[in-house]
Amino acid sequence: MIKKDNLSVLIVTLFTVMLIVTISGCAKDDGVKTPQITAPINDAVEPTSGNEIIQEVESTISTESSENTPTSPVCGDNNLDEGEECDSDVPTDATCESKGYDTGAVSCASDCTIDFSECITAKIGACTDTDDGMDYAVKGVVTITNDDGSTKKYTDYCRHGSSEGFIFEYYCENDTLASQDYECPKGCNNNGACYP
Ligand SMILES: [Ca+2]
Ligand SMILES: [Ca+2]
Ligand SMILES: [Ca+2]
Repeated sequence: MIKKDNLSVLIVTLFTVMLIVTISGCAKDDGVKTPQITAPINDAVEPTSGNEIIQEVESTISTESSENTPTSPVCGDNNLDEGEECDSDVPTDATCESKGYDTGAVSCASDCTIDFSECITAKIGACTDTDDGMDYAVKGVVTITNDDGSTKKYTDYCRHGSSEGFIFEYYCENDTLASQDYECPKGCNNNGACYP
C-alpha cells in the first residue's frame, strides 16, 4: 500500500514536472519568437527615409521655383512686360511734353522706368546747333546756355532698340532746345545720324 502511494505520488510529481517543463518550454519558444517579430520592424526602419523625404520635398520646391522664374517679367529683353514702363525702347506717347515739360528727350532707364531727367522747361537763353537745324545725316550737338551761365549739351542719337531706325534730332527753336523723333528712311547708323 505504501509503495503504491509512493508510486502514485511519484507519477503525479513527474507529471507536474513535465507539465511545468512543457509550459516553460512553450513560454521559451514564445520568448524566442518575439525578437523574431521585432527584427523585421528594425529592417523596415533601416532606410531612415526621413532625410530622403526631406530631400524629395526640397527638390520639388527648387523645381517649382525654377519653373516660376521664366514667367516673371525680364527687364532688358526688349519686350514691354507687365509692370515695366519701357524696355530699351520708350513708348511713343511718353514724351517730355506729356509730362508738362517744353522739350527734351526721354529714355528708358536700366530698371525699365522712363527717365524724364533730360526734359527741360523752355527758357530764353543762348542755343547753338553744330549741324544747323534738322540735318538727319549729321550727328549734331546742341548747346544750351542757361540764365545762370551753366551749359548743357544735347547730342543727336539713334534710339536703341527701335527696329524702325528712329533718330532723335536736336535743334534750336526760338533760341531754346527743340527735338524731333525722326524715322530714317534707310535706318539709323547708331552713331547719331541717318544712313544717306
Ligand atoms: Ca521686358
Ligand atoms: Ca543731326
Ligand atoms: Ca541738329
